[in-house]
Amino acid sequence: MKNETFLKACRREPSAHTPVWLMRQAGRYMKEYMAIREKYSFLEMCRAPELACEVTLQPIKAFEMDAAIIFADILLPLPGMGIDLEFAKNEGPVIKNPVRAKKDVAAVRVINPQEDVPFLLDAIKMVKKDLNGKVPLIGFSGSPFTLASYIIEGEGSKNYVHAKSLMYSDPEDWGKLLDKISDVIIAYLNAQIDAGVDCVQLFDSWVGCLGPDDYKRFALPHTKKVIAGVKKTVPLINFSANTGTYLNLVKEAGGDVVGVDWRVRLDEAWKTIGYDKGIQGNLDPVVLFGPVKEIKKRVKEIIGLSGGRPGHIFNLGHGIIVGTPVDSVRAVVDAVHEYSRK
Ligand code: 1CP
Repeated sequence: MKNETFLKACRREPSAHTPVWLMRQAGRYMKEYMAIREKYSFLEMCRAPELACEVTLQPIKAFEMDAAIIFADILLPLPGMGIDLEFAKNEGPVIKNPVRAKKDVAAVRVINPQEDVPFLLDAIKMVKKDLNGKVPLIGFSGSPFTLASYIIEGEGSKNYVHAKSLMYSDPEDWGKLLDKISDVIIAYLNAQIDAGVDCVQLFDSWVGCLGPDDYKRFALPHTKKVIAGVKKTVPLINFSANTGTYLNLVKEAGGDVVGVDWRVRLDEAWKTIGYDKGIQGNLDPVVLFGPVKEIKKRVKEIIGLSGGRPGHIFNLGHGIIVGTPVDSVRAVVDAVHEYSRK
């Protein structure tokens, strides 16, 4: 690997500078992405390895990112589970047969990645070849709670009424469903590792809708099972949003690095997580809509809060937002390198 900064940080080893990559770094804020997206739907792009490969590499070519992330989605395993997935035009995912009743839980299948997502494994192999060791490649999956929230709600949600109703009214079925989802995630991530990714990240984007006691009872055991079941040959990043008040529980799930959002101070978060783990984060993505001077100031502050300790991976606190100026992305990446260079 020519640029080892990211993998070194995953192992909490010192490196030449703080590594940086940005969640959702490939996407609609880039004109190169939109040029392809005009011709194909999002799922068509995911299912064509050449297109997924090209889009994965776009932010690597445009910026000095220290890692690539495979162009895919946390919802790609759903069709193989027997769940009907579509992306409505310019909107989020829509599922026609959400899991609501006992019989739905029983019907959910555990995927076979070679049969159900072969295009993803092919895209990973293609990207690894094209990268030729330039930077590492990250694979990813949703976490059990976040995937369950889509599978039960049938779309993005504000209050998670259906998901929480199942949790509170039928904890046994909730457990059965999350157990199956966890087996899917383990298979999905291990197949990505076998295909060649250098690291994997779990996205628990919506688990922060749970209070600490519900997190501990209904989400943590499943995330813990997933992390225990994923091959230990590559590092694992456990990212969650809106969990700043119970990072003491989040760290119990395991993983080499914990990803945090901007609602916590990085120094306090790291202290809670423990210095025996790395930390990833945590610039507010909306700062990128502000002036470059302010962006640079915020980057410098976060680097300062890491205290020069090895094991910090710079990222946003959540994904890049559509409409983010490309120059702001460049400003973040270059500022991280400038302020952290040894
Ligand atoms: O072009 C388009 O219209 C599609 C937009 C898009 C893109 C670019 C979607 C639909 N997914 C993706 C790619 C994607 N998704 C990546 C690519 C790699 C990268 O560059 O980072 C990743 C890591 C994801 C992960 C993902 N998908 C998450 C977790 C991260 C997060 O932002 O919280 C979630 C929640 C999804 C679901 C999803 N996929 C797409 C949309 C619009 C959504 C969210 C819908 C909602 O609001 O509920």
